[in-house]
Amino acid sequence: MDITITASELYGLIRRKLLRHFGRNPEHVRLQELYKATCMVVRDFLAERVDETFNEVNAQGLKQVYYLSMEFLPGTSLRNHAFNLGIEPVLREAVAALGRNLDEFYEMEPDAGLGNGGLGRLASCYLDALATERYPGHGMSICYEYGIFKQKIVDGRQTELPDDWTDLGGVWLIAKEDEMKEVHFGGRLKESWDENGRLRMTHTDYRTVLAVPQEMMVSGYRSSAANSLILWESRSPIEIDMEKFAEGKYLQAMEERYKAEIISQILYPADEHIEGKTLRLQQQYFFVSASLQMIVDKHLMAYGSLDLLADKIAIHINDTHPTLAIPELMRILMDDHDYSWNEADSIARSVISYTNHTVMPEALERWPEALVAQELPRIHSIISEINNRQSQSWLDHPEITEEQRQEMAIIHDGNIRMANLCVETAHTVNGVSELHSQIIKDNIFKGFSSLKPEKFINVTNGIAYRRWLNQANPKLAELLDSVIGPAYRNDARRLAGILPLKDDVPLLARLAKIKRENKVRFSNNANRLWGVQIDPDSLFDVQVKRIHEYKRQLLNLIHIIDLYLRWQEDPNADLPPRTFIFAGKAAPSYFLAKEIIRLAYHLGQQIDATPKLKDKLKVLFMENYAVSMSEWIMPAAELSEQISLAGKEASGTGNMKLMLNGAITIGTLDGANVEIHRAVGDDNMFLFGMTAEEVGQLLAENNYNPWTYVLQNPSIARIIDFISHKINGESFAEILNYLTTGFQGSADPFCILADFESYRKTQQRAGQIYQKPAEWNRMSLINIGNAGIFSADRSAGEYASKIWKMSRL
Ligand code: 26Q
Repeated sequence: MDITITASELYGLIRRKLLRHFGRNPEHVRLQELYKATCMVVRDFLAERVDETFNEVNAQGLKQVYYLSMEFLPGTSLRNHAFNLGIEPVLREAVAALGRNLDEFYEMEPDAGLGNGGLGRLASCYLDALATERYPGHGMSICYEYGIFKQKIVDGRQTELPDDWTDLGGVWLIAKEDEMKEVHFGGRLKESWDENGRLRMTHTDYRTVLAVPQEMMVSGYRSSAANSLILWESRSPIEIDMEKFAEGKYLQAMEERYKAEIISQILYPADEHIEGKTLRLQQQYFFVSASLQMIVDKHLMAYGSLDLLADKIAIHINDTHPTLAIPELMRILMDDHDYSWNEADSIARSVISYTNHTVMPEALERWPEALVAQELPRIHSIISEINNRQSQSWLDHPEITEEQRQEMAIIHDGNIRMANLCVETAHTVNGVSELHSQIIKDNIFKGFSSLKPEKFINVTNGIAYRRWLNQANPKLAELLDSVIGPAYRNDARRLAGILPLKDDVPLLARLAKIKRENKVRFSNNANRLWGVQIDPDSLFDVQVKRIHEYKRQLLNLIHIIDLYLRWQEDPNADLPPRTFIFAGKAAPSYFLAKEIIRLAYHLGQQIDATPKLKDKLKVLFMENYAVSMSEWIMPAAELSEQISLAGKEASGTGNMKLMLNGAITIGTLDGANVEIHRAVGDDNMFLFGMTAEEVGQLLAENNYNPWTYVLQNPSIARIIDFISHKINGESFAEILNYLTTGFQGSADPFCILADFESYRKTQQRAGQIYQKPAEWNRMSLINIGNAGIFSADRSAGEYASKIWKMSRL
């Protein structure tokens, strides 16, 4: 449902907002105020839809889902809302009448970067899809004052700067002060028996932190429904301790306040790696407790009791980070609403579901029991009771082995294993791609899945495809609109409508022209930002994602070294000119990831300084990758690097965005690449490397010895030799060591050299096909036409029907 409004009416609304809110008229106004007033007018439309949706949900008594996630990555909002509400053309006109260009506003908006990468962006894609498909569902997270750090590359080194996004980005937030909650930390537990002979727990001497909800509204594509994302901000109940101040203890006078405020101050910038810091635990409990209180309060207001809770709400846990929602829900039911253990347990088991996003052991969360007992004594007592009852329940199952019992235990070796708590309690557990869902059943949750196989399902990830197609690549969208009609905008599977035209020569030429225009736009942006020159006729080979060993940016880099050496040997080699584009952040404490960035940078510099190669080969490391940057990279990409060691990438979602924009995947059979491969077939994807099964065998037999490959393969030997010398005057001893003997004593766990030859040959084939544009463009079209299954609308629909059992508005 579009908003029906004319440009002049919109113009009037913006003028009025400027005057009433900022006390200004458009003739004397700062650009930022004009921008904010425009956003606030768009926000007003959404507020009405959110309110209508809320009333309708209550009137119909519909079930709602609450999607709990430590991370959301909405990126920018103005263009998205304008597009979803169908007001972009009139808004453009209204802004022009105010003497400005809407694109200027788009560029001004900072990303809301409240997440690290895939997991956070997925959460935002699902909110978009839920609103589009008219499901009532809300996100809940933390209102980080500083989002993911801004990355600057200084002489090849990543440096981190704080991301202060709330000044301009804050226009999308509405504080709901009256819905503030209290969250309690520390203190002591007292047991007592009440008059009914029931054991009661009283929590005393705790520290209170206040939680204020900031609401960010979520629109859906031409949808009458709008949902919300609740972001909790922490505040202190005490402003200054006047007594301490009077004693001259000025810092201590502020201490309590800072301890509370710091909770929502900053996003932890590590992904796929646990940092067991107390503050992180406080963040988790803070947002989970405030969220659960809000969920329960809202339900009570609508229904008068909690007896229907399990019919009317679903709570989803996005990875283990919000696991404390389980004991917190039980605490609220038992301690605040007099439910018995069995009742609370059964409600929790029917409302909670959990998605796993990783299989890597170092990313499986565990918290020291002693820390939880100290910070969250009541939560600790509930978790230990769940753990006790879990071991009791095994008495009925003699078939499970002692080893499996150990593996499934929630509390083990003084640690609380969050994933086991989730799997024990959740009614449904899902992985994020077919392969990943299989791996979690067969490996990390094997014991659980043999006991309750029906608990485990798969929901393959999906993306908010209109953002990366219609909004980010308007030319391609226009072409699709004209060739297959606009129905694909609500039903991504209809993208398949272009497949019968895969041999239509004029259409392929139009597709190629659009790609070239997007490459030119990319080159201009890169030139404006960093002063670099890129040849828009070179092959754009793109690897954009967090920097991580398992994602194997190093495999890509050593292949570039191989190309560099080959080309130097034979400058006339028949290879297409290539631009290798890297972007992504490294966790600030992740040494090796930062070394990979440094290598990419200096390799690029050295190539630039090689006269006979600089027109053929270019390596660009783009700083500060973010959602908004991905929106101009994806449309320009031609080759999509998805080269993780098979079995390690849970799904990947960048792979889907690139495919949708016509890039062809070079990848291993890992994560959702498996499903991309099934969709497009062998001929339309560059598959290489070991399968997950082969990797499993190699590692199980402890058979990966990098030196075998160095000795067998002269190309590898040459690359290793190259890295052992200085590159652009810098040495890379740790990387050399990592590839050959391994890092800190153990061989490279991601077996880069084992997949090298297969990767090299496949890259060569990709280069050859690129030189036959007719073939390449046909493959590109086939990828676009088959990208429909990776729509988040489909994924969200599967969650709604298979997991949350809810219906649409
Ligand atoms: C945990 C504890 C302490 C500090 C940080 C963390 C932490 C933070 C973020 C652990 C993991 C993450 C993020 C994980 C992530 O983004 N996983 C990706 O999820 C995507 C969506 O399902 C998948 O497509 C990717 O394959 C997966 O890597």
